[in-house]
Amino acid sequence: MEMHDNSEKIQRALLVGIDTGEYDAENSIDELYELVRSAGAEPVASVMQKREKPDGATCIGSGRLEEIKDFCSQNEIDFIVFDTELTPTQIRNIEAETDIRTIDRTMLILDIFAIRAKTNEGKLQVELAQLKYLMPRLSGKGKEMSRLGGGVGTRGPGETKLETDKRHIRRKIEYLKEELERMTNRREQLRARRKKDGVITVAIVGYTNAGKSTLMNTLTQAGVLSENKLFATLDPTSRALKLPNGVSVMLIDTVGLVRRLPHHLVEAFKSTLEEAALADIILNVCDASSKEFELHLDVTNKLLTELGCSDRPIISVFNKCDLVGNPNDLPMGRDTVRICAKMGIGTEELLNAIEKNLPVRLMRFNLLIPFDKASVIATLRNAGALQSEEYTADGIKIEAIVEEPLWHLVEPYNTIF
Ligand SMILES: Nc1nc2c(ncn2[C@@H]2O[C@H](COP(=O)(O)OP(=O)(O)OP(=O)(O)O)[C@@H](O)[C@H]2O)c(=O)[nH]1
Ligand SMILES: [Mg+2]
Repeated sequence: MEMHDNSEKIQRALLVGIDTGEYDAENSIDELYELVRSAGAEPVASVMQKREKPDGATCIGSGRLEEIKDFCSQNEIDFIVFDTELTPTQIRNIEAETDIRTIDRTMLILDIFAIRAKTNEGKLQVELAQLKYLMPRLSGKGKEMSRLGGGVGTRGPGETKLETDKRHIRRKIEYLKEELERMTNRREQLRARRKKDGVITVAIVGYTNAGKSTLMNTLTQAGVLSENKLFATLDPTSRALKLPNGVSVMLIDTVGLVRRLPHHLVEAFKSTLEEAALADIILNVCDASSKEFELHLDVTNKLLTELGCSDRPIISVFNKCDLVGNPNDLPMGRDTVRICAKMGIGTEELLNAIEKNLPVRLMRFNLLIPFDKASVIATLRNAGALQSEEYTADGIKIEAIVEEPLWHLVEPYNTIF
């Protein structure tokens, strides 16, 4: 089976959820609709069954499975996607019963990650996560193997087809791990250098589709991909941003979070999330027009705490305020700002909030230093604060970004040119 046979026709999906009361199954399946669309397929319908727990053999009850089989053949369904994780045995049983290719929520999310991964590191991470997840789900029997040959849930990064030969997979997994380790080392070196150079980092985190990349674009005109599909961003993208006070920070866009993010994925995207975890300031962006924005903020905050970010300043950013009936009703706290990233409204307040939370208080000064006080310039130069100097008849004109402890030194020469 070739990838191309599948990619030309839009695949039709039937969604299946089971409601055990463990999580909000209705909201979760709504999200699954979005995920299927993000994968470029068409969600045709969904089936929900209330059960105490999933059936060991087929997840859903056998009566329901019979109905699903009929529905699939009458509605030209290409694949079934379960809104939960399926065991290898369950997948095999369901496929045997329905004769329709079946994937689970995790495979679907991995598939979207695969299509969206842009950098080499991102691609390797996705492929590794995919192979690790798929490995036990390959029975080694011819039929299942060929089923895996294409379609949503089994596409590798880029245009590649995922490896389905178990022996090759093992070797590939080893290779991917080594490559990733090398990349992680390089990233760490980069991070260490930034730290040494005193680069201040600001990470944009939040639920998927909150408008993180849009905000990044608005703030930096970076041209980062932004789309109304889940998971538009899979790789950390960094851009320099100059704050109104003259301080430059490194703005980092991150991968969007999702409820019930499978654990394998948190693992796979650790390096991206680590980048956020190590930032000096964190912007927790949410879509304030979503009914669930408070839940989204909570999911993100919880993850940030898990990653050890509790000591870092976190600014809550209510985005898409243009779609909110009454933005004044939003629960505003001390470090909360309301914006509309798309139209660039409220960015001034946001930049102010970032300035207020800078790790070291910095201030831009325009100075006129008399020739006999040149030692002040030497001090500023040693502190790395000097931006420009110009000799004039009246003295030396200096532009400097100065840390708070040195303010008293320069204040006598402060001037406005
Ligand atoms: N109405 C409105 N739409 C917005 C605003 N900001 C972003 N959007 C839209 O929301 C959608 C998602 O925006 P993105 O910037 O891609 O979201 P993201 O958080 O980067 O998403 P992921 O990368 O998937 O995590 C796009 O269609 C944007 O145009 C806003 O302030 N108002
Ligand atoms: Mg994005």
